[in-house]
Amino acid sequence: MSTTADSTMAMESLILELHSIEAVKFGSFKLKSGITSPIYIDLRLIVSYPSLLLRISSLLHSSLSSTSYDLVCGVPYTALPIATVLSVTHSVPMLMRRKEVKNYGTARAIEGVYKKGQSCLIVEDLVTSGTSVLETVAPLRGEGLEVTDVVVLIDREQGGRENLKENGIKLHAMIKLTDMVDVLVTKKRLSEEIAESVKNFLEENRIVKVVTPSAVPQKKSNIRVSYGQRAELAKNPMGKRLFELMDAKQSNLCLAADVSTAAELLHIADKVGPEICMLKTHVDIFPDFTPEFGFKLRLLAEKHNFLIFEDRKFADIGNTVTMQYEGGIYRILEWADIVNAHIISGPGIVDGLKLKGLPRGKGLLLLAEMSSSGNLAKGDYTSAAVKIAEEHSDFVIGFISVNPASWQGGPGNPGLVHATPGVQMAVGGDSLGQQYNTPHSVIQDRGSDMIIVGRGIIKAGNPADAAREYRIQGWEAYKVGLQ
Ligand code: S5P
Repeated sequence: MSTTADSTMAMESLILELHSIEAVKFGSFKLKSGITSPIYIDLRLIVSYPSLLLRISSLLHSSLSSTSYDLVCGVPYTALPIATVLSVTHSVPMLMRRKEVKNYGTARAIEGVYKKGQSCLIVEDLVTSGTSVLETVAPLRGEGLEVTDVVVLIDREQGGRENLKENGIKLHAMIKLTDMVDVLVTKKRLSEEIAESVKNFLEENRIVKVVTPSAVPQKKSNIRVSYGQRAELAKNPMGKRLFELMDAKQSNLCLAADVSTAAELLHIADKVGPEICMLKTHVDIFPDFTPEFGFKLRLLAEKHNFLIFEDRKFADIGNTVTMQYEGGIYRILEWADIVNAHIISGPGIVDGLKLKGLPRGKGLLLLAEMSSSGNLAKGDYTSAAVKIAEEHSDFVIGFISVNPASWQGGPGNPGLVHATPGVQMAVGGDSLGQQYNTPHSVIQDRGSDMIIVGRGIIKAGNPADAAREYRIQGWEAYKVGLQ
């Protein structure tokens, strides 16, 4: 029998065994995300079947005959036993990624022995969007390891392959979920009707926005000027401070702290503070805002060394914004280091804000582009923002932008910063038009300097850990450009 026929048979028998032990079930299952799925896969129970575990590990290993690697690392927790067996039976040293990083002792995110530049294969049981894989890749890359390949037992085909590719990782999948469904139909374990509903479900719930080559802007140049050097080029003192702080804290992460109350914001700011260079607020969403809020946030900003950016998106004529900036109940000028403005009303808005902000050492970001689908900030509008920024570079510190690498002339003046919202570990979007790109894509491909992350952090089980992952990913992407 040919090797292909051998491997097809091995795969079919594995699929049937996974079905027999109920690692794959069909019915109606409520997923963590709230949606109801007609299929449920639970590979945790393979630890109870030692010979199956051994078979899976050796099949994964043999499916990678043309890929070389020095180390393996399983994505916690389900893939850990698979990675362990693979490591032991094929004598490849293993690393372990801690899910919870201790803040005492060695505080290591990666356990095991390794050298910078070694290659590490990721082992995973099941890939959906690829987010868990990326969460393991980030700290490994953060330690200087090369991570380019992941081997997975089952690919749910819901965007993982595309999202991983976007992050420079090749997915080697042993079983594609649709193939598994086909085998189960052929072997009379599943009706055609259920198979159809599973396939429809997978298609309708793809967590991916496939990025076509034309949508990924190419960098104008591979060489990036360091944040440290750019601090020297910034004309506004707050812009200079921002670059210095990014350099010192090794962070290009801004937290969009869109929580429901001021109390929650102060709590999360204290937890996430060590990881961020900037904290972005929408102060008008807090029912419990008091005049002390700004003072308390400033104390935290000093404790953890981050800047405060009130995302007020001023849009009125110059005279009106001076009052909105300084007055009202929020008194933004008192406590925010940075604010932002649309340029829809023309350069007068910058003059107005500058009148109040410049004497107090503040900085302004201009919205040159937006992340939401169908927005109108493009082309001539973006160019007008660049022109206004250049003319007011004593006060304007940079832009809210999405694709500065695709601008005519690229991201432009290195003394100005680019901050990009719409960032999550996987590309996609929300139901109200937000569009997400990955940290790698934002910093590397799109030529931005800073990732602005909201729900990717605040909705995570542990926001401080999530912030750490985003910081590492953002920083790694920046360092690649420096080399
Ligand atoms: O174009 C924009 C500009 C901004 S400042 N798109 C955005 O999403 N933002 C802000 O970034 C938005 O107001 C929110 O606070 C944050 C994105 O949050 P996330 O939860 O979608 O990451």
